[in-house]
Amino acid sequence: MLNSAKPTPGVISAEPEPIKLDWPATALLIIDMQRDFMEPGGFGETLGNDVSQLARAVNPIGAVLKAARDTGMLVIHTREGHLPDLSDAPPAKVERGAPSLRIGDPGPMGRILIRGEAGHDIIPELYPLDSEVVIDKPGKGAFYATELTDVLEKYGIENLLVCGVTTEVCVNTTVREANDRGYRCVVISDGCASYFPEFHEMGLKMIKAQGGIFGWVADSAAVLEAMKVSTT
Ligand code: TIU
Repeated sequence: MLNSAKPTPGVISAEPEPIKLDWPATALLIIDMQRDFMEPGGFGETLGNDVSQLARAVNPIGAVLKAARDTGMLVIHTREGHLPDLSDAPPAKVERGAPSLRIGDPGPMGRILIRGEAGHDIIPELYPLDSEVVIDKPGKGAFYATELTDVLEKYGIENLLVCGVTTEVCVNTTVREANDRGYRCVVISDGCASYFPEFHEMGLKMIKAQGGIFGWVADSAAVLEAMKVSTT
């Protein structure tokens, strides 16, 4: 746990300070745990990244996902990707840099970052249940050009447990979007990962600095501990 003090039942030992959440108003938001980012041959690797850096987030997310399912918490998965005709992919995104394959090009897991392709799907270990919400997003943030706001309002959600990949890109963008919309975000530190470990560390620091300028940060053990006693 991040804090050495014994946790108060139902309170997440988070930084910069402990936080108690109203559990029925809390959802688990899992960002982009897709093969395109996690496995060789996908979008992440085309950008020149070592995708093995992200594997460490899978088990902590799996543990919180199991607890969320056991307690009936709303679970939302997101996927970054584009329509097959690329009509939702800005040229500024498609054309930038010198990737080994561009968005839409055929790769070993199908067309890179295209909805419906094998690479776009969520990894088997964290695969959504039919009852869970899956949000397809064209951008880094989960609110931009998606129905996420409607889903959160429909379920009366005020707080988000946020995890996924990558820490400084889609997780941070989404947390910033959520914070501006009034949601309390608790980011699960070991449930996030980056291709750049130093960006992971700084990405978490940016969230919890200045009294929690974007939100709170807690590890999965602290979240699980609080969920155990707080969901009744
Ligand atoms: N490249 C990178 O670090 N991330 C992304 O492009 N998308 C997400 O973070 N999901």
